[in-house]
Amino acid sequence: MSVEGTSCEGIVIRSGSGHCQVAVGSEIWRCRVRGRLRQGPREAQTIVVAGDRVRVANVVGNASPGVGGGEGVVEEVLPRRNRISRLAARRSGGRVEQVLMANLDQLVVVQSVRDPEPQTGFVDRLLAAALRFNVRGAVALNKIDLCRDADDRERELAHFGYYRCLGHEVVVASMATGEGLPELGALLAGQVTLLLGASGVGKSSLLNVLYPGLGLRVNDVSDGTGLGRHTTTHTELHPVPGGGFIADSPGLRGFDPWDIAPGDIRAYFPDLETAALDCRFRGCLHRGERECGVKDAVARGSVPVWRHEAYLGLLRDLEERERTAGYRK
Ligand SMILES: Nc1nc2c(ncn2[C@@H]2O[C@H](COP(=O)(O)OP(=O)(O)O)[C@@H](O)[C@H]2O)c(=O)[nH]1
Ligand SMILES: [Mg+2]
Ligand SMILES: [Zn+2]
Repeated sequence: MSVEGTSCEGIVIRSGSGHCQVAVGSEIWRCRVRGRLRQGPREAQTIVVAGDRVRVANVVGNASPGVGGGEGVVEEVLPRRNRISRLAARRSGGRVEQVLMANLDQLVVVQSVRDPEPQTGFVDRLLAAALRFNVRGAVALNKIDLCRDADDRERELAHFGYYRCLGHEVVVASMATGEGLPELGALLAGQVTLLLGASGVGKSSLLNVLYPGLGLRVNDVSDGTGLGRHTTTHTELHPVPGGGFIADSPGLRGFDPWDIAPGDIRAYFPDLETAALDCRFRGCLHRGERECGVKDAVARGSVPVWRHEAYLGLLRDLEERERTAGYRK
């Protein structure tokens, strides 16, 4: 595949500053990014990201047997089908887009029943971001073995079951008991998937039991805060046996969606959109306006209170962000 003078197409499986690893066929190439691509307004963490399809040229006479490929140069990043991005605050104060991954088939948001506890609104804003960027969203609830009793379990299943009504696949799993692993395996098979969730929810553990060859590092939740420490530092794609890629990612403490205006979030909460047909005002933001269909739906119980609160939380955050000086798209 490494023919002198030609270039080939590959998939970026890992990207760092100025360098990346590209899967070209069955080889892994270590590549530099052509200087020309690094110029201009785009930030380094946005130019070449995991999942990008790129054209790479081989650097002749530089095969590095350790990686099983060679060295190359990324000459071109092919247009992205979609992406998952968040707002990254820079030390310099400016605000920029951070693309976590490009060209995904699906985003799977991972939560754990506890250790750490689910963060209110986290799944909701990630699914909203997925919808915004045309990515299919699914949910995995891990550590179901840590439910205190049958009632606790019932509550968790009911809560997460709501996402099924919204059309998302929901997998309830436990690395400890093996529950749900076949379903998770089926969800990932043949797909290009990004796993996102807080540190310590069990992303790497789940992947290790599903794909024993991966050997991902697993955190100990041992720092006393109930939050695991970060051990995965980059989004990294791993080939899934039988086709597809799975990306394990560093734990996210929060998620500030990129490029959603406060007034537009409504479009990414489809259940609220339906209820909003009954709002008196077309521009109703469902936070106390008169004759609000969403408020009525919450009172009736057809939209859960927590779902409305997740929406309001995101709305508040995005409005706060708009007020902050220096925010630019
Ligand atoms: N009880 C229980 N513990 C789990 C489960 N899955 C993972 N863990 C533990 O949770 C901790 C964090 O797991 P890790 O895979 O590193 O989480 P990540 O940060 O999301 O990749 C480790 O100590 C795992 O052993 C599970 O299903 N049940
Ligand atoms: Mg991990
Ligand atoms: Zn309303």
